[in-house]
Amino acid sequence: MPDDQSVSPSKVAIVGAGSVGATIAYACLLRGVAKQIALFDVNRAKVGAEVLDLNHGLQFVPAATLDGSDDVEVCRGADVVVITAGAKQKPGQSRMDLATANVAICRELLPRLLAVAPDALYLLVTNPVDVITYVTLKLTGLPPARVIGSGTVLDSSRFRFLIARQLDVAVQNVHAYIAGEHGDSEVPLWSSASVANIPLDAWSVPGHGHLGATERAEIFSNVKNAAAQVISGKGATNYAIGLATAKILEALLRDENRVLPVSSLLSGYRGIDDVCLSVPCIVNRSGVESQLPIPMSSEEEAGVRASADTIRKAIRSLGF
Ligand code: 6V0
Repeated sequence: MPDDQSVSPSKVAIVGAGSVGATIAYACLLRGVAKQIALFDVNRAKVGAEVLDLNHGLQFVPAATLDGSDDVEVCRGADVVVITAGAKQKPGQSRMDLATANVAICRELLPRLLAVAPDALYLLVTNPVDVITYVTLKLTGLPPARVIGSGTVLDSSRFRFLIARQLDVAVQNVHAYIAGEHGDSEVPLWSSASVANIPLDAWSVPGHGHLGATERAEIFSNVKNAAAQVISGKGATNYAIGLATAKILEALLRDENRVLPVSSLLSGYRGIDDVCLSVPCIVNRSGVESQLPIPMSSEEEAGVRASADTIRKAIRSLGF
């Protein structure tokens, strides 16, 4: 845990105090991500209760203050606005099924948020996150670097966890990315995945597992179905997205130049234009600073293009 001196003096405003928003606030407090955290939700009783509960733990975390309200004013002056408000998947629903309802929420929310936090970075978590990131960009007119989706940071973390477990190595030593949509068309970048610079294609360490075609297919299927699996058991996913979002916030507020597979607007990236999706990016105080030309096999590249087409189709069907 960072000492109190290393807590960033910044303010983070979290919109939506549901399972995801409240857990992001909790992860931010534990990790000392910001000095001021604000929660905003239309549900006054819910936001009040979450804030009370979190405030009762302030003694045990790096110095910070936490406020909450059903008045958007609580977000005033935020350095980063995190949007988690909106409908979530019910069992059997895809993320894309949420698009119409959540775009309507964005239309209503964004002008009010911009009025109180005009200089903020906007970090989108609400699903379908790539569509919501693009729509936010269009509705706000903000520079693309300042509009960031949590993208496949969570999916890549699930991917790394499963590879680490298969190979019996620490998850921190696995380098592997999921690219494309945070959703059904996402693409595992096996060709660049490695442990200790050993490409997974060449992995052969006695007693440390095997990653043949069957194991890969099973791992990727588990990544894609992870959210559904968690939702069927407890109704929402919250802890891993809470930690993943806190990590993105740290990269932004501490100007870390951290490489993260966030969702951002692609313009001429491998011939892909005018769509938001995830590729590994350098993330710092200015937002998404660069999109990295990670090596891809021709199959992976085709997969990312197809994913871009899927997202673009969804965006167009919403009238953007
Ligand atoms: P939830 O627990 O239902 O919370 C949503 C909250 O939003 C509720 O408290 C609502 O009152 C609030 N809300 C709705 N409309 C507004 C509004 N106009 N202004 C302010 N608050 C509002 O859902 P949960 O927290 O589980 O999920 C939130 C969103 O995150 C959903 O769209 C999920 O699909 C999405 N997730 C995205 C992930 C990612 O990796 N990007 C991961 C997990 C969930």
